[in-house]
Amino acid sequence: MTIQDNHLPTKELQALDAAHHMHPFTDRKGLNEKGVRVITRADGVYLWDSEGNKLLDGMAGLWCVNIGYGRRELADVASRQMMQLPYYNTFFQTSHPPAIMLAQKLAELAPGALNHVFFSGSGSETNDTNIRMVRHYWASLGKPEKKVIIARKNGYHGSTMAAASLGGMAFMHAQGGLPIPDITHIGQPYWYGEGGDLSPQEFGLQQAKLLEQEIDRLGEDKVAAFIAEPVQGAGGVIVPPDSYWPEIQRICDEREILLIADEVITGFGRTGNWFGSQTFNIRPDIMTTAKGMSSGYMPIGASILSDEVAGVLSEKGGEFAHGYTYSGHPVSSAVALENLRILEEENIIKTVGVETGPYLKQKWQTLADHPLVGDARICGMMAAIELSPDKANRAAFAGDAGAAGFICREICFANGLVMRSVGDAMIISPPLVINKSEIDELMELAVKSLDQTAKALTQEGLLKAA
Ligand code: PXG
Repeated sequence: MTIQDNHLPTKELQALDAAHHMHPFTDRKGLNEKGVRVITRADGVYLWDSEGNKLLDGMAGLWCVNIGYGRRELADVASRQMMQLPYYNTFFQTSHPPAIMLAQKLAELAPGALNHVFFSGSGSETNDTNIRMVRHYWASLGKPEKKVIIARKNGYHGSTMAAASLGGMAFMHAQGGLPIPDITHIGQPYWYGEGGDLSPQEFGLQQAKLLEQEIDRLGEDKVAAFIAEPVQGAGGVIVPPDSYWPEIQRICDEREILLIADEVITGFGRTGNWFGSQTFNIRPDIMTTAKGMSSGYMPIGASILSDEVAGVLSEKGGEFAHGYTYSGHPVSSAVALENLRILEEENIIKTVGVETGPYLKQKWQTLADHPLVGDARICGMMAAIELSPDKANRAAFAGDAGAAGFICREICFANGLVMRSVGDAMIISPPLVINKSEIDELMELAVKSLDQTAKALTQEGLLKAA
């Protein structure tokens, strides 16, 4: 019997899950009444659930399985590394080959002067590290008062106390007493939802200038850094207008603050280049990375620092009193290295950039012609559509925000497609290895699901503008 078949019947698994398993970002009561969906195996771009249903995974897990499921090379590397050295730490003046080789490889792949790597176990931990690190950086330069970090509303940077504080999700701040002190939030470059009568380019420029205004409001001598995702992921695949990043970069160049690009989603090929910073011509001082570094096969994250930042910390910072048991975990590091080798040697990112990305883009943009779709946007292998009851006016639905998106998501699942909803936007972020015929299949399932969603919304009287 193979592992995938060796499980209890679905009903029993659901009952045990309801009894003992508390899920992230889940209303437990609602879930337990309905019964959880149990995923049991995966291969390529497909998942199978415990009932044998096959699903096309339009989300690459949680934006992370960049090389697709089922790559034996990664399993073999993990197995060999576990026998050789399953664990050792990187504290107390020790190191090990996997962490050393991965740090070197990341320094080679990361653009510009980003040559120094601090490991963690996740994106959230990496952003916690970043907060402490940038504050320690300025303190080391004799400016301990430079500690405010400017972030953005509707940004997502993780779930720990500090990372969720950087994030600009009001519903997260509402639980647990967030944000922590000395973090502020400016508006986002979300033209479809907030651009009003401005053109996308005008709006992008206006939203970028908010950074300059916020620095002036706080005083430049109080600001440590600005953090942003090159393309917002969890916030709804918000691709900024072309005018946005050049203006942000200008402000960061002119002002004495550090720029942190949170590349947890956009890193490792998602936008068609190794990093989103390359796609948008951003020159960060620090990059946050995780997810695609190991294609999600093992947990790992890293801050990648510029020569300048690492130089100050090394020369003037003394001991940085920070680190995780699993910083540079040998098995995670070895698996990440193998994942990067595959991404590189199989030209997976180049293929996204010049072939499958443009192919998906051309198809995805046709969704804007669908009567239910107010906007279709895409960057590499991350894309969104906005559902709207009145697309000409970019109108929101009259009923509860997110109700239409939720209905569409359930219909997609029933049709064998994992497409997420963020409010009433539908988003995809498929494995980077998705090929053209799988893209065709994804598009067919998406259109079919949209047609059924339009029908369901009409029947339930929800197709009304706010
Ligand atoms: N930064 C960004 C940009 C992310 O997208 C994190 C940091 C935190 O990473 P960890 O590894 O701590 O989860 C993320 C994570 C969603 C969703 O619903 C997105 C993420 C995580 C969970 C759910 O889209 N992104």
